[in-house]
Amino acid sequence: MALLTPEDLENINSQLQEADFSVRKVTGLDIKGICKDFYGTTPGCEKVGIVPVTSGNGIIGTFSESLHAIAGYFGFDSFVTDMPDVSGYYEAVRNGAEIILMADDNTFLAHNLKNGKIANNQPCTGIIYAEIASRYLKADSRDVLAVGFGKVGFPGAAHLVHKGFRVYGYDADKDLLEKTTSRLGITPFDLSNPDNSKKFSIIFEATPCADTIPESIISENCVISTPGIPCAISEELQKKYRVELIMEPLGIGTASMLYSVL
Ligand code: NAI
Ligand code: 2YC
Ligand code: MG
Repeated sequence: MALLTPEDLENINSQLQEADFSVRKVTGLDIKGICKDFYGTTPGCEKVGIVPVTSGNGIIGTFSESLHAIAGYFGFDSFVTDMPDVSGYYEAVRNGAEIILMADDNTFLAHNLKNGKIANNQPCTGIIYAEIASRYLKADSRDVLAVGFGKVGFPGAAHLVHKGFRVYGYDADKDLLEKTTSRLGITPFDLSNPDNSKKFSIIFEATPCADTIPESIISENCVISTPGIPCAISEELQKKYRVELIMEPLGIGTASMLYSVL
């Protein structure tokens, strides 16, 4: 499980503002607009209780504070409990939390105590990054490349299939690539084969590796929508092809979770 580091979360507010600017440029809507339109929900005055969790690798220094900043950015009233774990959960409910946000090393959830809805960060992240990519206003075809079919990537790739895109897919795990392409009915596209030089204007990447997108398949002004950490392409390639990069460590996925449980 690839865990966030405090470095990933530095200046979370400016990372979120930059990502929102890119989303608006690519789709014509901001992150709020995409979530509202996709989930058909609008925040009321739901109070969000953020509960630090000490299990496993323990508390990530700025994780809860980052969630507090993210919830505020999207217009939610939120607070971080003083206590962690079970005591923190009790404190959150006693202080009027309607939505609980908390994460251990395997699951980051949003749970709406009023309507019972619950969301998992991994599918919510894959789906919203795929949704943003699918709304690229200047896409030159319905062809998209999806890279990485794990807990985040598979739901995102499935979403692109569901939206009627012609999905080409790659995963470094050959068995998973074979299983996923037959299960989703998508075309395997082996990025490790230099002869594969088809260019894409929409790329969705969800891997824990850097530089997973080779130069041969990048088209001018393409969109690379990637929750994957670290980044899927170098800054040099991003500049050379004027790539529209949608990449942010936590906020877009958290917004997707919150809007999905309203
Ligand atoms: P996972 O381990 O379940 O899946 C990763 C997949 O990528 C695996 O199938 C693996 O075979 C594949 N892969 C690894 N290296 C590759 C390469 N060089 N080329 C092609 N495929 C490769 O991981 P998960 O949970 O799906 O997370 C993926 C990434 O997304 C991680 O970096 C994680 O930290 C990040 N993440 C980001 C969030 C955000 O809001 N930005 C939220 C949640 C996760
Ligand atoms: O500070 C805390 O409460 C920790 N228990 C939080 C652990 C989060 C672990 N998960 C992750 O780092 C990744 C994130 C990208 C979001 C989902 N998983
Ligand atoms: Mg995100």
